[in-house]
Amino acid sequence: MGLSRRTFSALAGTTALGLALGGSGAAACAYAAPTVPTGPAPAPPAADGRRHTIEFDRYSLLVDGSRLVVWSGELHPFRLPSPSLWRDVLQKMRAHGYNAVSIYVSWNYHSPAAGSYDFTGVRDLDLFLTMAAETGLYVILRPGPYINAEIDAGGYPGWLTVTKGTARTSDPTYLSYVDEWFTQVDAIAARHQYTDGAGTILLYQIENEYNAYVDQPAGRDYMAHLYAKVRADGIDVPLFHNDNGRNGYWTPGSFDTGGEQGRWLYGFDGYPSPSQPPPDWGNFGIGGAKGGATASPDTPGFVPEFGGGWFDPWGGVEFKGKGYAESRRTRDAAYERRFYLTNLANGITLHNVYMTYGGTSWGWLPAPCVYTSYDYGAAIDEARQPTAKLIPMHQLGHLLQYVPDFAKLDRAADVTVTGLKAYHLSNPDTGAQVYVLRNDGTKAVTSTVPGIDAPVTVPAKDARLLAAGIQLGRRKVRYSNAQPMLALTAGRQEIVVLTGPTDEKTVTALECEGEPTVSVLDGDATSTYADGLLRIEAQLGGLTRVSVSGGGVATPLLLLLADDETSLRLWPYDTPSGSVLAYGPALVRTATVTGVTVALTGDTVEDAELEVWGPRGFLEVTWNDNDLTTAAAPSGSLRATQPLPGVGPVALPSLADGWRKKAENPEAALAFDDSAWKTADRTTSFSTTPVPAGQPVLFADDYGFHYGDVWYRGHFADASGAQSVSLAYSTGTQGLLLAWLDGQPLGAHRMPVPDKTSVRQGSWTATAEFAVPQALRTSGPHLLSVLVRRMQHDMDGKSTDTHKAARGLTAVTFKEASPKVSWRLQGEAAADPVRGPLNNGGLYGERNGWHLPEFGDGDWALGDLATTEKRQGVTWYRRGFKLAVDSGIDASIGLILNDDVARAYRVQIFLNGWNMGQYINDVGPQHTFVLPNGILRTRGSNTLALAVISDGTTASGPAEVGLTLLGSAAGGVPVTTL
Ligand code: IPT
Repeated sequence: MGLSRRTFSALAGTTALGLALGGSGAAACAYAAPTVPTGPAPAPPAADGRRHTIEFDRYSLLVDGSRLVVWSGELHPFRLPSPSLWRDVLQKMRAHGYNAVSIYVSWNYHSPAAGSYDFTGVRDLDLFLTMAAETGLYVILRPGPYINAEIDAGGYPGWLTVTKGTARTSDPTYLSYVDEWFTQVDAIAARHQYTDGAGTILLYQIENEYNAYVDQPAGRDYMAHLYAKVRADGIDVPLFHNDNGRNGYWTPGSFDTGGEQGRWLYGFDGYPSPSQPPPDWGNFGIGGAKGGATASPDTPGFVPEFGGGWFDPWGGVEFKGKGYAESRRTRDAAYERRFYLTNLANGITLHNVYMTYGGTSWGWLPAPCVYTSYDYGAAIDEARQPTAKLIPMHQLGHLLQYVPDFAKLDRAADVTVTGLKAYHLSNPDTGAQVYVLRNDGTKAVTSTVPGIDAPVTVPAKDARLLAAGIQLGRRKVRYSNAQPMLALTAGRQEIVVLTGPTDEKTVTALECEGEPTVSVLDGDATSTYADGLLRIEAQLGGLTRVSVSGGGVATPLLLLLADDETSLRLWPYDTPSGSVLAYGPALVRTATVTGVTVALTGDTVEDAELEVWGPRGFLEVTWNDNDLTTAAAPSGSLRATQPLPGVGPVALPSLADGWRKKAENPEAALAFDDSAWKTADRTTSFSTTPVPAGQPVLFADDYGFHYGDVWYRGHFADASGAQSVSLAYSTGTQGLLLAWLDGQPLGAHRMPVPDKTSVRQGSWTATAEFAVPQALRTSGPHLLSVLVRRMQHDMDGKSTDTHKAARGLTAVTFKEASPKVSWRLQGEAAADPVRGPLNNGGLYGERNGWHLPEFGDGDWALGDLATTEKRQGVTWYRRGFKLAVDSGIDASIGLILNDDVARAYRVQIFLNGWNMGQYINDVGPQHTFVLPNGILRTRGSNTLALAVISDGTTASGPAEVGLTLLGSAAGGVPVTTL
């Protein structure tokens, strides 16, 4: 009799515990290849309070001695500012077959100033890690210190951009700040490690794509320092780095890990072009001089980031961002099969898809190259809606967890499959044969694979995985031209699921010792038996069910053949009482077994049937805490006699009118009192931008202003003879400058992109030149007022301190005059303690709380949105709106802005005080802004405030502002209002 999955895991756990106590566990220094039992992967992880070992060999990770394929998805907690919704996305990932979540932790998000750190509210890392453990997901933690990630300064805090020393090197000043950050993160991380069962952190990354100084002391010492610091902070899970491609950088032994071996993994990332055939890499493939198969022969194939979409740049003539539908189109479900299966065929057993949920770069989070949405074209969209890209993830994720053979594959004899690229692998312990068949052409190919006695069709630009001679549960599948998805035991029977496209003709051949009893319970299937082989032929459509009993195996088998869409409605769950398989609803989030009851939580969109297979003796099913009336069904399941109701309608109010309006920028006027502003009195800076000779430092960061808009007021005595004034400024792309002299508009200047050689790096600088009006070329006093919209700091991908390029004004000169100007400047006020340091810039309205819900706007004029007014400056619009979404509905709501593209203005969107992003009307491409529930009150009152900057060259808007429903489901997670 075989061991049940559960019994086996428990035994494996016990063995591992014995090993750990015996001193050869994860904490041991000497690395001895662990003995490797083959068998089911461990049960989903939890904060179970037990000790666990995390080891590896060249094939895979070994957790408590059992092989584990890590099938992970990237999600950035900082891009979903609503902790309740973290649970929603985590549960969706787990339900769709991911067993791990990989997260960057962004230093800037947590640190408004040196020595000041905040891990509360939307920044509550501890809570995120607890939720991940509660969801049953491993965590791959990636706290940088440098992360890149299309975030301001690549994750470095604004204050770090004005510090001494070269970042990403062993410079002592820089390292002292890094230690400060790691101390903070590690204090939390150390409480959530899987090694002691306190949480589910499995792996920890230091640095990211660190390819500078690879062979130099500054780099090696830096990496050694990070390694030692993390260990000293009590992190004892394996550490790794993410190489920018399989270059063989930072492989084991390449830097000092304090004599430790076997606790450092080599990882590399890949963002191949979707229009080229997938590259071979990993353990079997190509790489640079030190890369390819030789890069790290003793560690498992590990891709800490593999492109699951791509970021979209701003629109307009410079970057031509097209919106995220395009990323999702070029990296669709077929892309996932083609590229991810190629990865598996190349020996990758740790696989993280960047991004799985991209989210929102709200506030001033985005690096200059991207706009607010970071949807990424990911499998779960920014509005938390599942997309068709989840189909391959779901099928493969469950397969890799439920069928252990995939964790240990060697390259096997090449096979020729006409018209297709074929990879042949086999498991040396079980003899299972695995084929990855890829079609790089533009027409579907039908071909045959040696040993699989049925034709296989691979659509154009697609791939599939087939297995032969593989044990699925207690039976061996000699071959099938359908892809296996899972095998589990539910009560008295085993269930095996195989998948393929709708209408596909499949053949599945099971080895049987005698003739079994076969009955087709549902769908279009026939079977024949001869010579110990049961051949089941079926045409896929919905769920084809075939029951097989006898044939030498005591436990009956329910074979489920699902077409791709249907496979996405099959939800396997492990519970301590045994496996549960639910079928029907749009999402099953959790399954628990108590006594005779299987309790499910989840979502429906349409009305949905519900059918449940569960442990022996279960009699009842609840759905979202409601008792269901069920009946026993022929497949050994319980079926709800009534469909689960789908989601009801969601009413959204119109935002067309009812706005209050107020113009600001008093800073432009002579009379404004700037005596409390900072005086620009610095003469030196650690910026990479040179300080112009004879002028003070005007760079905003040097005065503690790091995000968003900054105001300058230059006082000078005499403008006699001055023909024009030149304002040099540096902002990152899409920067904007507005200038006034003595309160009169001089004009606006927009940042072009002078350095087109690199979208991601480089400093965007420009000079605006304005004629000085004749009437003002007089002796003074005069006032030059300048508003600069900064677009965040560059990232530092090449380790050249590009994040230290100046932001704001850099130099000011006059033609035919050289008055002595004394400058004062003002950026953002003190960081909002709730919404964090990146929520606000330095507009007058922001400094005075006009964006906050509690602000009293009763004396503002009631006005329409669309305006014919041409005015250079800042105007605010505010209005409230109420929502009354049924408490059982998860509605995902967005804000849409639209206007004539000729109008030159931009809008910062504040919802209940939270900066939900920036709309640039004449650049785009983003028009829809996701409003996360928690910030958005779906049952209650909301305040919307729009800060509009117009450059005065056209009439301003916005013309159209409205709410839109981006998705809804009956179900969801409880949401706490922020
Ligand atoms: C890779 C980075 O590691 C990641 O932080 C992010 O920036 C990603 O790119 C792109 O979204 S870098 C790789 C594309 C060279």
